[in-house]
Amino acid sequence: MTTSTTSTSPGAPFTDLRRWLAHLSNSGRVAVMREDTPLQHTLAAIAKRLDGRQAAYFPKPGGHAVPVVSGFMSRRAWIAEAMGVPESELLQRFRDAAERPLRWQEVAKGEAACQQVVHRDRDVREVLPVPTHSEHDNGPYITAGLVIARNPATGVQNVSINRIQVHAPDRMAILMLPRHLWAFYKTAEARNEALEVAVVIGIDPLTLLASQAIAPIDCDELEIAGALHGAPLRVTKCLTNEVRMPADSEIVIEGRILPGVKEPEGPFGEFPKYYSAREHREVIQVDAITHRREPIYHTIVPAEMEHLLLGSIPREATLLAHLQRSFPNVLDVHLAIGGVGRYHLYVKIKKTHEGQPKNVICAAFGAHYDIKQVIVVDDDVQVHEPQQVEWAVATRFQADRDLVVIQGAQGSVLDPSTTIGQEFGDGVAPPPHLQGLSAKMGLDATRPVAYHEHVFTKVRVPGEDEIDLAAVIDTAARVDFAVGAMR
Ligand SMILES: Cc1cc2nc3c(=O)[nH]c(=O)nc-3n(C[C@H](O)[C@H](O)[C@H](O)COP(=O)(O)O)c2cc1C
Ligand SMILES: [Mn+2]
Repeated sequence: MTTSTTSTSPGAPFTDLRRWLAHLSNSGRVAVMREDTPLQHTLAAIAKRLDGRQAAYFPKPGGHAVPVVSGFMSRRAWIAEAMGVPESELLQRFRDAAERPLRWQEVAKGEAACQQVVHRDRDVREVLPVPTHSEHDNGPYITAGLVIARNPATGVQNVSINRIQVHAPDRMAILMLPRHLWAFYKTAEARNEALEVAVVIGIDPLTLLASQAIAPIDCDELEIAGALHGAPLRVTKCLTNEVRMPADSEIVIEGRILPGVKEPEGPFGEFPKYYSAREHREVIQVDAITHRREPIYHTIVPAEMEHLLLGSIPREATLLAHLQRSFPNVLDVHLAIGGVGRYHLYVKIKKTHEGQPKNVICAAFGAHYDIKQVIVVDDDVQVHEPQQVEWAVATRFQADRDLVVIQGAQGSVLDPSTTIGQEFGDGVAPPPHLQGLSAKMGLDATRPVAYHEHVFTKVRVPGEDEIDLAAVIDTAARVDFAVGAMR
């Protein structure tokens, strides 16, 4: 494998996992481990050490025939590259795809690579190399499974990633936060029916990203994947149910989320880098496992860059669209990685009126309940650079004048600070309607629209951005500093 500079030149989108992995590998961005990496902790530890630098590929992990890959979407620049756009156009491209989805195309069964091998009545952990990630996790978890289901009322499909605990040969517990999959399940459960699902593991980078779109409930995220690909996604029907899933997937677990059944799930180390407590959760009954010949299994190490970016980029795209509807002078947004890609939003505006940043702050709180802190900055601040944002706060913000605090709003249930002061007894979680109660904080770190002379002019040196260092540095010259003369 050669080490070369990361290519960021725009091109055609990558529509295939194996082609994307080959591309990363050819540019020195895949580290291949020795065989036999233990599936418990060691695999995740290695992937975590390489996070954001190289994808990790594990042949025969724990002696298992199926290899594991992790971290192939762990940089913002790589995600833009997979889309075939410069990084500056990443949000716009995602937004275009979300606004103009492309209907999928069903292919004949024989053409579905993901059904080349079929298993029934097999232990999931024997067929698949499911790793155990964090110290206190309750065992092996599927962390990169796209859960595809059909709306029982309309038949329209939905895609999301959900953590899935594999705790029995053919039963898995799933966390469904109250979004679309949850709504489908509740509809099915009210009829005392199971909800049919496909859990897809090992899929191209853009379909993975599309699964995280904040779209209306009647939008099938596989159609956003098609729009990102620039061609309809090839899908096929599961063998044991009606769900359509990508025909070129590596691995598919077919099953049903059972009505009225809950089993203990967790603890599990989540994206805020804390554990979710053990609770009773819904259960998937596994009906079949299908895969390609020699499939690749994908695992996402929780809370690492792949996890944070997959969630944050589609959210940024939606938040930017939402804010620009009311404020055309909003230029860019960023969900800071220090805020786990979910809680802290930086907004760049070309401010036209005093007070306007506070309106932007309020609009951002309304856009997603996860947002806990908003910092609004001017157009001379780069929102993707936390140091620049901190500089704006340090020099343009006064707490008595520029701070907005809202008490007791809805926040993220995975933020452990939201549960303080809600003691319900040892090991007893607060009821769902009391979870995630959170304050919101907004900081207006913009300068006044009008100011005297250069009070708020950022210092710059003429030419600092344009100087061509290669043209001005004399690499052959040597100075004898002891004498102070050129030699
Ligand atoms: C790696 C990863 C793991 C996730 N795990 C869960 C989960 O366990 N439960 C959940 O409800 N959402 C989880 N999410 C978030 C959902 O997949 C995401 O919000 C999705 O857009 C929801 O889809 P929907 O709006 O169609 O319901 C996860 C996201 C990622 C990237
Ligand atoms: Mn959805």
